[in-house]
Amino acid sequence: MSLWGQLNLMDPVSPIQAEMLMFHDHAMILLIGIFTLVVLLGSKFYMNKYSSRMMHEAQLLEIFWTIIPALLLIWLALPSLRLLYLLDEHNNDGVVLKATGHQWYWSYEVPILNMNSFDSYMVQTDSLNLGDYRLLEVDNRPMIPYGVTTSVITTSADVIHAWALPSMGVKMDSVPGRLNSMDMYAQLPGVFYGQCSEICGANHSFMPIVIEAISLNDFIN
Ligand SMILES: [Cu+2]
Repeated sequence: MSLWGQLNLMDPVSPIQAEMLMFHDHAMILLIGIFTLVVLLGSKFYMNKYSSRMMHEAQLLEIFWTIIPALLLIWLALPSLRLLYLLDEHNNDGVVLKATGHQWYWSYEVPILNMNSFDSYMVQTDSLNLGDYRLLEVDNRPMIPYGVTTSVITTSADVIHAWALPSMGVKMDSVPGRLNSMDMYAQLPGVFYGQCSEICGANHSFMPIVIEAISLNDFIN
């Protein structure tokens, strides 16, 4: 499900999640660089016996050790802001998936298909089939088309939940009385797993999210 380099993040299936992984790697470059520098300098200071107590007013040095970290912070902030605004982008193709959080299951509506809302409960461990993921399978999976943008709108019928699908870069609070929305775009067909991501009560851990991405033709039929 994941590579060592991704530090247990799920494989991306949407462009936005691929961008997030790139940003993760980008931030890690800076983090590892700073960590290495601090460890090296720290051990060097610890091991030598030189004293710098006679060094005063080192203006040039102060200019550099202020400007260089400032530039590094900008180098970190700009891609982060870009990603933040990309996440807020909406370009909906008309497919909407409405996810309503309940204690403790999700119910879904797909307005474009004109079907009734349905509930999506976790499959209990003793009812799992061979190869199923424990605590992650549900009895009714909502389907979305791949290659098309789907808007997820989410709300809650009781307490705050959060609808999250890591491989598509989606995590959105489900708040009673509010509709929050986020776009997701599956580049590939497949089955994708997520979990409620807001501590919502005793069975918080047992209301997983499963999405099946299928072709647009199959979706319409
Ligand atoms: Cu929940």
